[in-house]
Amino acid sequence: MSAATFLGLPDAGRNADLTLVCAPYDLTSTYGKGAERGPEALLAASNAVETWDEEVDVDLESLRYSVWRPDDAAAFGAQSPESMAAQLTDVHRELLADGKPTLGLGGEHSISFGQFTALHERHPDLAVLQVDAHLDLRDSYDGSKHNHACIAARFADAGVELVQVGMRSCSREEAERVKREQRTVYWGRDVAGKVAYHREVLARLAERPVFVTVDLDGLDPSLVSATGTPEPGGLDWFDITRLLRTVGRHCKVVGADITELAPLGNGLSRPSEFLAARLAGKMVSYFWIEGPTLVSR
Ligand SMILES: [Mn+2]
Repeated sequence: MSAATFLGLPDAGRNADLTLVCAPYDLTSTYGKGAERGPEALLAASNAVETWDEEVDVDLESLRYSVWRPDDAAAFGAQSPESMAAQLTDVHRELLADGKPTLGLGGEHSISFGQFTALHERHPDLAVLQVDAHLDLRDSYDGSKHNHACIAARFADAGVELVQVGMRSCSREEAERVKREQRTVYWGRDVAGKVAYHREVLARLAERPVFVTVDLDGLDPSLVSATGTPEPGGLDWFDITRLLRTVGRHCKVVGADITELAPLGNGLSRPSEFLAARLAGKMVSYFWIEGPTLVSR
């Protein structure tokens, strides 16, 4: 069986407007496992997604897509998070060289560091919008600075503007860090069902190029149960899509990713997988078809 393409569309190879970068990696997660199967499950589900976006009134077929996969998925998944991130930085750096965006597919959340590093090299004024249940602001976890529970600490270390949305779980140290550093955190309980805070998010992101990183556990587990750490009280579909559409309309999104899809197999997590695929399509519509940074053909 040949490997799945995005939306079932032909792989455009070097002519692609957008490359989806698969990161089948799940080494540092500690609770639910299986995120290394996330990228392929998302792509397989995308084959059942309509290319017509009924909300934005655009066709996803108006762009050309390519999928990057590691040559050896098992070896990719077995390496240290540092080496995995370095490999992904090289991949994204090369793909970004001609100014085209990349969409990372995880994989646990530590996969974001490679793409982030490549984007930050290109855009020193980069801002990050993170949708997640977890602050991920621990300096290290389980003895590693590159554990998936530390990804936002790595963004913060880099000194970029970081806006976090949907949070509802953290350690005492992380809570103290938020207060001490007056970090921009929109807790899940404050934003669920709301849109008024979007204006503040846009003000924070301002005119900067934006990396949007989505941990699917930012959504409610009733929508995405197939994720390593499903926290109750998450965003719903319209919470996240309204936020991301607003960001796409007003900001230059230079890269994005979807992480922490951990498929259960045997079709048991089809709704989670389909949601992830649908979200990938929405992000493409919002950021790169409707958004101000139309991908030039
Ligand atoms: Mn998370």
